[in-house]
Amino acid sequence: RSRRMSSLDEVIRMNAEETSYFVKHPDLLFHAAILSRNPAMDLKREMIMPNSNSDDIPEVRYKLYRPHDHKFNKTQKYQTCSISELGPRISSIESMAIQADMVKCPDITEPFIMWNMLMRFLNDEIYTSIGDILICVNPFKNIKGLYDNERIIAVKEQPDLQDLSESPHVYNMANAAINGLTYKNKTQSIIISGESGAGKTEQTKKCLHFYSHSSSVPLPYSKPRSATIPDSDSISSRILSANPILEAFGNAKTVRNNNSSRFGKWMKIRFRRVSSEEIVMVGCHTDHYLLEKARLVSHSANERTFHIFYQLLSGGLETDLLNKFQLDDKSANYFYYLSFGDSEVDNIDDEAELNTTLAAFETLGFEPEEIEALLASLAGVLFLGNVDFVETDSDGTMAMDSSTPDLNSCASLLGVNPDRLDRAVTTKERTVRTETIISPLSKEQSTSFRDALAKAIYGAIFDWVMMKVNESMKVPVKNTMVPFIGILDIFGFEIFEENCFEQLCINYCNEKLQKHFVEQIIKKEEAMYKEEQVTYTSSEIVDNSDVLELIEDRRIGILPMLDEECKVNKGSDKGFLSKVTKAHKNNNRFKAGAPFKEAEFMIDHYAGRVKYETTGWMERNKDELPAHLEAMMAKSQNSFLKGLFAVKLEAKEKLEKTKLPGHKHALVSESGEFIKQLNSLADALESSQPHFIRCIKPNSHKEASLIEPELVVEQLRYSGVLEAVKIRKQGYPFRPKHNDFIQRYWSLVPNFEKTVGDFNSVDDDERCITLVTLL
Ligand code: AD9
Ligand code: MG
Repeated sequence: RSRRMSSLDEVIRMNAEETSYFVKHPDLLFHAAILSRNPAMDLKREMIMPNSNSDDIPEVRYKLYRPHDHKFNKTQKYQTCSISELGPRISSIESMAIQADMVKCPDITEPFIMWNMLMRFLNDEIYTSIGDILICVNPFKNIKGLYDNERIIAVKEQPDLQDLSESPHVYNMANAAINGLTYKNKTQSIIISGESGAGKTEQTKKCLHFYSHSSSVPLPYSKPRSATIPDSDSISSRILSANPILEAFGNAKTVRNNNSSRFGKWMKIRFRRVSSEEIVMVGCHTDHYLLEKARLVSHSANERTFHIFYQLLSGGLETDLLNKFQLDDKSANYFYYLSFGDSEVDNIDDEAELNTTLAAFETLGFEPEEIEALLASLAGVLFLGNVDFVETDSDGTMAMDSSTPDLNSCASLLGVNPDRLDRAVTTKERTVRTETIISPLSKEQSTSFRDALAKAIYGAIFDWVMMKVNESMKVPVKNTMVPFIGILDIFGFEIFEENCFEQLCINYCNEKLQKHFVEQIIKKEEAMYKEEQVTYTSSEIVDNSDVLELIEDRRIGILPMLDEECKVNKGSDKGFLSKVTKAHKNNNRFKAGAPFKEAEFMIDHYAGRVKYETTGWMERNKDELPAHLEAMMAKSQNSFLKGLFAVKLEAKEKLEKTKLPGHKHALVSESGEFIKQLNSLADALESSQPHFIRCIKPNSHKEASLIEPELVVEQLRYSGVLEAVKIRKQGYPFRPKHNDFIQRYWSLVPNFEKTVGDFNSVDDDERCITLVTLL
């Protein structure tokens, strides 16, 4: 992993020799000591030898196991670290109690924070808080009772359980958001972040589970609900059913996560006010960001494309449908688009998932004909991937290979004439005035047209599914509507062996969120301390504004420069990289040229260094389907697909009519759209009351009960968690506004008004002091 070298890495790399390593770096020694002292754990030390022809020194790595969980035969090469070697600092640890809220830790040094969190984790307490920030370490296993409905009831009914810092849990956080909405009438946001596989989507699901189930839990002492309240059970089941559909179409197995979200989502849950103390859930709208369509036409070994394709081929579909879709005797290996990597994944039962997806379609009110047309179109996409091209003439003219029956299957499922499809994919059509000029394409170009068509069809299907899901939970805007609770679940920070355009967009999005976290938690906090004259030591968190500028600056940002290159007549990926390199040659967050390969550059992100490979970026950014292919699909005999493409074409033609003569319309690019979307998301987050969940990935093997301390400490550092603990500890964690405090608690004091006098005559500070003394 080419992460930025943390000091911990440095220690590990520099000092393969145990003794010098311990003497020089007491903090690391402390980590090791703490970890290995716990009888429930086993610290393993691994020495990784460099290649025989390399100058690198050996690397030492530590891994933490619970002995009863792990298979010893797997780790025989590790040697247990001896406790006697572990230095004098150890004794102090015994007097320290483990804290649910890290702000209460007596020692806020990095090793102690880490120890505190890990001790909880190994006790199956995966949540820890820092004041009102929730930390969650992915357990990679189901923990009994952790998400029971009884807990939801308990959180709703027992005020003692609602304090996040006393009993950190995602349900408490979800409840805090609902309280914020109920009592302050302010939009709330739950912002979930963490690297790929850290558990963001699981936490999102738990929030939705809470809202769905808590809608049916009456408030303590509340009156019976009136009969006019909308059918919240049906909204609840719809919200829960939306998720399997979105995951089937938008998630896939990657090397980092078997159920990785390949799109970002911002779910706005709508409520209706029933009384001053109660709101009920009435609907939900999801905005989605940047589906990684490129995964459809190629992906790495050990990965898969979107789950829905494997569900389709899992054998769970009725035989007559399989016959109709011409899939009866086909498995995933038959299809080129599914042949790059794995077809099966541990812990994912595609057949069972298919049944869940189909049941969810039903719950959300998809019509049976729509479902059939949708699945037929997906099968058409798979067959499209199988058509190859053959040279038909000595001049290099191409045609789709009609020797396989796949061309006909594809054409019939997509509802187009096979000859028309053949011509559309192997030739380029341009209309000049009234004349259509047709020119032949090479094999490579034809393949790229075929893939562009497949991606466009899948993208249109995904948008349609999203639209249907939203429609099924739509709420008419009424006066009684209160602001919403937004839950943000994006694709986590990613570093792969090879990183492309999509990874840059994903990592850019994570940079944006990191900036929001730093501003809300650290910068605002520091500003408040200054204003309130609380003495504090300023934070050491790295400001990532420079990385954001490097990526999004209108003039010289990497993504806007890519857009510019796409507009230039002879623009190329090479030209783009050379212009970016020139513009940022003195930027220490950017590097290109040796030792990187010709088409590569590197960005020093907040979460590590990532090397990007720029081949094909222009094409990916333009994401354009040639007009004649679009027109062909808009006339498809498959009325479902025809509808999807006709709408797009209509919108385009409308736009074309508004164009001034001689003017080109601005390029609508993937990155341009994404920057716009992210900026508007940032505005929405800015004006909401934030609730942060920071997910931590305990190991890179997706294994239960395995901790790789260096991986964890690295995430705590770069995510700003450690700085957040430090800064929060310096101030006062509970801090409502005086007036809010009075509004919330005055009713607890009998005759409050009489005691304090006229509401308007005494200022808030004084009334607050009186209230606190009387409470
Ligand atoms: V990505 O950025 O979309 O690639 P996420 O969303 O952060 O990533 P996800 O929620 O999908 O990660 O979690 C990865 C896997 O970890 C899940 O599929 C579960 O198998 C496992 N997981 C995560 N959280 C929990 C949990 N609270 N309990 C049990 C969990 N298992
Ligand atoms: Mg996810």
